[in-house]
Amino acid sequence: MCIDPSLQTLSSILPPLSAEEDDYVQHKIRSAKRAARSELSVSRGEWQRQQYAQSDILSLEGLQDSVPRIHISDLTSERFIELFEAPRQPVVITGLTEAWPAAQQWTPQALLQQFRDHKFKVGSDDDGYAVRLRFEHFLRYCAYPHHAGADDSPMYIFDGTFADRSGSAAMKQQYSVPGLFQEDLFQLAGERRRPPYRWFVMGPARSGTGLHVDPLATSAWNALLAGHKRWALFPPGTPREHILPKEPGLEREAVSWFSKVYPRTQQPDWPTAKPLDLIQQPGETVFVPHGWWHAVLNLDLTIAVTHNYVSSSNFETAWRHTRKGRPKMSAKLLAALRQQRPDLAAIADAVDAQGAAQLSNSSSSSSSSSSSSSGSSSSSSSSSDSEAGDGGSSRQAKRRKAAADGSKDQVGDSAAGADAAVAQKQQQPLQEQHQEQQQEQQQPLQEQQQAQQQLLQQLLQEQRQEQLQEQLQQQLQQQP
Ligand SMILES: O=C(O)CCC(=O)C(=O)O
Repeated sequence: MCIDPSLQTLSSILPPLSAEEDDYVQHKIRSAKRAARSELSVSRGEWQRQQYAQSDILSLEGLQDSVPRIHISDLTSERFIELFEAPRQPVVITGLTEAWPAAQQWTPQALLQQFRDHKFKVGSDDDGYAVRLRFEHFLRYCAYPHHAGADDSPMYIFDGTFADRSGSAAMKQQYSVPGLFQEDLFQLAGERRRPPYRWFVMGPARSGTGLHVDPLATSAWNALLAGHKRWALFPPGTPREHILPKEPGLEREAVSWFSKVYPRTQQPDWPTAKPLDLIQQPGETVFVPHGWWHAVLNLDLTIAVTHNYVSSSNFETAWRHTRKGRPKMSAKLLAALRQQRPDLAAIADAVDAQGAAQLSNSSSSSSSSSSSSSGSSSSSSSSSDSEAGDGGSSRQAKRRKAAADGSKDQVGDSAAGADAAVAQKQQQPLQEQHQEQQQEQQQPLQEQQQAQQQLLQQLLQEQRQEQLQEQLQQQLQQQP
């Protein structure tokens, strides 16, 4: 069995338990596991059926980190938009979290002191309700060799309400939204109405997030305070059937995706884009542009915060998704945009007018219209992408409750799957995703990225030269 060294540290910060206390904690952990993965029997050892803990799934041998890094001091907002956000180029930004209180306070020990009895979300049950576990019990789960130490795909805190619940609200004072991501247009819809957008994320080795695209065409940033995460990213338009094949036994968990699908991407006959590989280090913030597929595997005990957002750069695409999947929210958003961002309201109006024209064209055309209208992005919000609250059924009530719990699948696009975290952000209506992918395949994305990369190198080189010149000048001035 691979022992994650961070788990040994954990054991030393957790006070020993009496046999009775230990029984109680184990009972709570087993109940959470049963609720979060009802398809796996805890007593029959099905959480460990695949034996991933004994495999080399955490090995990084031969892996080439291929995502550029840039220090925040080398970036302005304008440059970030020009180099990364507008061209949809993933990047790792360093130095963003240094001044956050979280840089000190988000260690297992400090979190234990602050939030010992607070219950964080570790999954969803079969009805979509949050499964919660006390923080101390979660840490004990991580430290038990027969639980997280052995589970194929351990439970993962993925909590979208941490900032709103009294027991954990203090966490939102411990970090701040970096200036680069300040333009957060869904904010205009109001805190109550906007979809869940921020998550506290903590999990042991082999936990993670299966391959998905973030919902509603949002972009994301993910700041890692502790531990290491392995990422694989595929550009927008990568055909789903290659990277997310529907095969029996291939669940949507990160660990099974990295174990079974990732190796195929390295074969000479791999038919589509190769993934960008990335090993995120503590203190690094990953920017995931909208439409990029990504899977994330925790290599040890990780602690992170992630936000999804819409800015001017992805507003048009996000609006196409939102007006369909979230009609009430988008009405509120549009009203606020008219007041505060008439430029974006005009874009929304143009998109809506285009959609209306397409609809009337397809309805007035002949019987072949069903296939063309099926491509209309306004036609088919799946239930997962739609807004809860328009009806009175108990299913809808449950969905409302789940939405209030901040699941990312309630944001829209979850491809579900057993892994609680995978289900969090994903699920885009299939039709819509295919359509978007087809459109995007037509763009020479690789070329754009190459050009971006060159531009970035050039800019960094210029910066280095300027710095060198300054240093030289200083040295010259210091010379007698
Ligand atoms: O597990 C993680 O940290 C990745 C989260 C993620 O992919 C997401 O929030 O979309």
